[in-house]
Amino acid sequence: MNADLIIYNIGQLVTGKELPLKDDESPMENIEILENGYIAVSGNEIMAIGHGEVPSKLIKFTTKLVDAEGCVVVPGMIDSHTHLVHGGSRENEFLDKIQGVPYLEILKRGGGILSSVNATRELSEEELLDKAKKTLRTMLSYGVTTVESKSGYGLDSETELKQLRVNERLNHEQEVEVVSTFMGAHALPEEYKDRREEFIQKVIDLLPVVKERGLAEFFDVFCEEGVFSIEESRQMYLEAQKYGFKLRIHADEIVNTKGAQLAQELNMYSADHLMAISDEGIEALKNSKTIANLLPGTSFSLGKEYAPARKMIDQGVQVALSTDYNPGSCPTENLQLIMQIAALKLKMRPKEIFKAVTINAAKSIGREKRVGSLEEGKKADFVIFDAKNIEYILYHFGVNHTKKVFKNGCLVFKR
Ligand code: IZC
Ligand code: ZN
Repeated sequence: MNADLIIYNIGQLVTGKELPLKDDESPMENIEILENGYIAVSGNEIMAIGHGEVPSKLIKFTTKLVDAEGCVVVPGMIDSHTHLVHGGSRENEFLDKIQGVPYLEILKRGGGILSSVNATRELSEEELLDKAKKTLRTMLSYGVTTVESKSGYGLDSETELKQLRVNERLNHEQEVEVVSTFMGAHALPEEYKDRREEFIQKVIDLLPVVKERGLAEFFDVFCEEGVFSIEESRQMYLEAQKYGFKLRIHADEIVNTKGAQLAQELNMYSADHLMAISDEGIEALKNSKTIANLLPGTSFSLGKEYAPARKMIDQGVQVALSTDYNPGSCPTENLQLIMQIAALKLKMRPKEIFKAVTINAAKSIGREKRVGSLEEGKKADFVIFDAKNIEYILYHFGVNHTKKVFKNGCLVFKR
C-alpha cells in the first residue's frame, strides 16, 4: 500500500512509544526517539514509522513528500487541563495578586473564579465560541492538537450547559480536538453562599442531564480548603460514577486535603496540580493508574511552591504536564513555556517532559489508543519544530519553536 503523505529527513522523531525501562533511565524516560526518521500517512492515520531510507514501496506518484530538514518531530501535543471556555479576563486583580493577596482570599472577596462566572454568564454561546476558537488557534500554533476543556464558570444549569455546548461545537468548527469535562463544582456561587448542601445537590441533579445530552465525558471537582471538602467531593464523584462519567480532580493545589488519595480510591484518570501533595499521596498515586497532571505555570503565576515532580517520578508516579489555561491562576495558552518551566523548575528531563505532554497526557484523558504517540493505526497528528534536538526546545525558552502542525494527516498550521 502507498502513502498519501510522507515526512522524511526527521533529525529526531519522538514517536512517544513506550519502551522497556533501561537501567540508567528514570521511570519516565522510556520513550522512543528515532534518528533520521520518517512518517508515512494514509488518510488521517499513521501507516508506517521508521528510520533510515524511506521504503520505495510506500511511495506512489501522488504521494506528497515533506522534507523535515533534519528537525525534531513529535506527536501532536495534548493539553490535558484547561478552563478553555470563559468570558472576560482578570487583569483587574493582577496588582493585588503580585503584591501577595492570596488566590483563595481573592475568591473569598467574590473575585477570582466568581468574577469569571459573572463574565461567562453574560456572554452568549456564540461569543464564548468565538473566544474559545481564538484561544485554540493560539494553542495549535504551539503544537497542541488535543485539549481538555472544563465547564465551571456557569455554576448554574443554563450557563454550565452553554459552556459544554461550546465544547461540543468546537469539535465541529475548528481543528483541535476538544475533550469535554463537566466541572459544575468549581466554586460555591454567591447565591448559594449559605446553602452548600443545596448547591451540591444541584450539581448532582445536573449529572444525568449532561450525560443524556452527551455533553461531557469527564467530571471534575475543585477539592480545596474553602472550596469543596474531601467528603463533599467524594459524594459528588460517587454520583458521577453511577452515570458513567470518568473522573479527574483538582487535588492538593494550595492546601493538602488528601485529594491524591481520593483519586486513587476512586480510580481516577488524573489528579491535577499536587503542589501540596504529601508522601502518603505520592504513595497512593504510585500504586494507581492515575496520572499526576502537573501544572507548573500555575505555581509560576501564583508565586507558589512547585509540585515535587522529581520525587514523584523517581518513586514511579507517571506525570503529565498541562497549561491549566484559565483567566486567573494561569492565563497562558503556551504549552511550550510550561515544558520549559518543567525543565527549569521541576527539574524534569527532556524525555520525561515529552512523555508528559504526549502519551501520558493521552492516558490522562483516556485517548491513548488514538493519540499521544506515533504508531501504526493511530491518528496522524504531529508537530515539526524548528530545532535539531529536543533539548534545544526546552533550553531556548519563551519563544515558539513550531514550524508546522499536522492534524489528521492535514497541514493545519505553518509558520
Ligand atoms: O479561574 O481561577 N484553580 N480553578 C482552580 C482555577 C484555578 C481557575 C480560575
Ligand atoms: Zn484547573
